[in-house]
Amino acid sequence: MLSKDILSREILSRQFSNNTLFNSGDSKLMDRIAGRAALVTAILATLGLSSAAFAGGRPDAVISGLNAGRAHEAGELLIKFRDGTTATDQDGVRRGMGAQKLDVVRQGRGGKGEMALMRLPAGADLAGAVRVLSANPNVEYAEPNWTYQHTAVSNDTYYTNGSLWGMYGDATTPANQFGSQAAEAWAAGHTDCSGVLVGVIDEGIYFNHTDLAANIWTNPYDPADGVDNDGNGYVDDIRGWDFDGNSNNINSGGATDDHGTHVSGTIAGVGGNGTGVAGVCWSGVKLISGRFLGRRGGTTANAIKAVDYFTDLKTRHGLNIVATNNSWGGGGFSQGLQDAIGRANTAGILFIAAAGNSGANNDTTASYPSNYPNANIVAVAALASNGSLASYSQYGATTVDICAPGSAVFSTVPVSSKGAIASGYASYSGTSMATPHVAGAAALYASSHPGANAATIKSAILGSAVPTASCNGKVVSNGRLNASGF
Ligand SMILES: [Ca+2]
Ligand SMILES: [Ca+2]
Ligand SMILES: [Ca+2]
Repeated sequence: MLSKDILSREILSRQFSNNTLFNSGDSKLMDRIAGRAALVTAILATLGLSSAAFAGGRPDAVISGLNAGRAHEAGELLIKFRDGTTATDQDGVRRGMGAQKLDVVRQGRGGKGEMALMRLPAGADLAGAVRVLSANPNVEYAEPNWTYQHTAVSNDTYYTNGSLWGMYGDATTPANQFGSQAAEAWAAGHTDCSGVLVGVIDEGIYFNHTDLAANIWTNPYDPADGVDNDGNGYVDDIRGWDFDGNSNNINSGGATDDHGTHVSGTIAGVGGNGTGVAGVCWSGVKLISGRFLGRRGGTTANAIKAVDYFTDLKTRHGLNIVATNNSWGGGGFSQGLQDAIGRANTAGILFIAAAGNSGANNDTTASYPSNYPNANIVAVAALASNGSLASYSQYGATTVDICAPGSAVFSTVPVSSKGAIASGYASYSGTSMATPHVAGAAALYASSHPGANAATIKSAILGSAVPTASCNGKVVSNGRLNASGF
């Protein structure tokens, strides 16, 4: 045993010194904070061995994400308890870890196991805890609370020339063949998206913006009376919910909700009003906010709540929520988030996701959430106005679906003016900006094809893509968005 322990310490010391996840290379400190089980599993991980058979989740992917240094909330774990476990079982797991329960992410109704957010004691080894918990019969899976950032790059040309090239087509004036062709759909009389709703999972939305206010949803099921009339757990969610700040103010970030406001204007900026910009869907469409990105980004726990919020609205009220726009990414693999996107798929909600801005190939380096295998995901790469794939845009012949305008995209933002917030416009670049062109196109398609299901809308969008040299071999469709093609 002695020799084994010495060997263990040597292996652990080497591992710790090479691993950014561990804040200290001090083996005495690690001895204090790491339990024997964590020690054993860490050694197994070092040697490339697996311990018990895992019944749920993908602890291998989770741990490789941790080892790669993917961003997460320190010391936090999301734990999905196995269906059929009792509250006593679940509390036993919590106490066994010496953990504090921070939140219930998904309630365990009707025998379903709860998903809880836990905080481990300071200095705890998350990867070791994931391994130990994954072998616990009361636990389906455990994973870090990954953190995400929006995927825009500001090019700081506020109030620039107003060239809205992303909406142009080859036959519009002005023209740009690499635009989304939305203006050709408008020219054919298709500007009204009445009856269609889109969820914006992002920062909040400056909902009083002159080019957005008419297209912001008002919840008919939960008027502002201090009561959760529709029983979804969110009191007076009149325009959506702020999962980051846990309030009904979808603009709690004030002027810092610029990214969420920008993507909103590309989907649903009010057109034909003689001012500012126009979204792919000019009118009739309604945006619902799932604000989960705050000043420091967002977490898996809040992303899951936001995705489930829209699924619940559609499932219980029959709202025609066609898609959510997800211009964000980061973190590692999350079974919890993949399952939430799966529930959205069951409800017929497309999950339009940014491919990311690191320039990498997502086929070889997974990027989440766009890389999850769910059928309802449409992953979007970014084009520049000259038709080239943007230098920052991630791509993937099997993992990214389509290209869309992403660079120098002009849209709505809140601006600070003498202590108040006012309506402004700005030009941003990123796969964040490409994504809402596709979300808007999904809404446009749904409005002209009532009853079309999510799979039909996705295949129509991919099937009408215009073959494009810069996207050939880089995305599934080998082409770029064509909103006038359906
Ligand atoms: Ca409510
Ligand atoms: Ca209410
Ligand atoms: Ca306008």
